[in-house]
Amino acid sequence: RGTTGATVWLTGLSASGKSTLAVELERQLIAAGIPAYRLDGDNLRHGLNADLGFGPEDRAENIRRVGAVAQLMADAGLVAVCALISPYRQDRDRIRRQHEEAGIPFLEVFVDTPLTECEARDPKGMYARARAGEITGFTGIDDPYEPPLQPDLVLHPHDGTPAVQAARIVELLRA
Ligand code: GGZ
Repeated sequence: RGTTGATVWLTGLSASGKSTLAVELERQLIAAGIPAYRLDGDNLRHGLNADLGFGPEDRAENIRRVGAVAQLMADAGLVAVCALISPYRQDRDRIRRQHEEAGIPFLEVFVDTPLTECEARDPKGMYARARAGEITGFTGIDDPYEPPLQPDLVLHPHDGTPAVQAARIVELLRA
C-alpha cells in the first residue's frame, strides 16, 4: 500500500463551487508530485453511475460507489478528490467509517456556499427549472441538504480564491 493515499470528499449544494475547487486541488497536488485523481459526481453520472437518478436510494448508491472507488484509489496511493452534492449525512458518514476501518485518511470538506448564492449563480439554469417545478427533488429546493456536523474543513465563498482554498486542503493533507 502506498503511503500518500487519502480521500478528500467535497460536499455542498449544486453550484457551490465543488467542481472548480476539485479541479484546482487536483492540479496543485499533481504539481506538488502527489498523485491525485478527481471523481466528480456530475461526470460519473454519464458513465459508472449512468443507471442512477436522484431519488434517495439512487443518491445513496451513487455515493456508495464513488466512496468505494475513492477508497480503492487511496489504497493504491492516490489522493482521490471527490466532488458530489452527497446531501445525506448518513451516506457520507458511512464512507468515512469505511475509510477509518481500512486505516485510510478521509477528509470531509464542506463547501458552504449559501443557497441564495448558488441560486444566483445558477450556471445551468437548474435552480430556475426547479423553482418552476420542471425538476422535482432538487437539492436545496424540494430535497434536503444535511450539512456536515463535524467536517474537517468548512469553506465559505468569500474565504479566498479556489487556489487559496485548495492550498488549505493540501496543508491539511500534509498534516
Ligand atoms: C441535485 C441535480 C438534480 C437534483 C440534476 N438534485 O450542479 P450540477 O447539476 O451540474 O451537478 C448536479 C448533479 C448532482 O450530482 P451528484 O452526483 O453530485 O448528486 S448526489 O451526490 O446528490 O447524488 C446538478 C445535477 O446533477 N442534478 N438533478 N434533483 N442535483
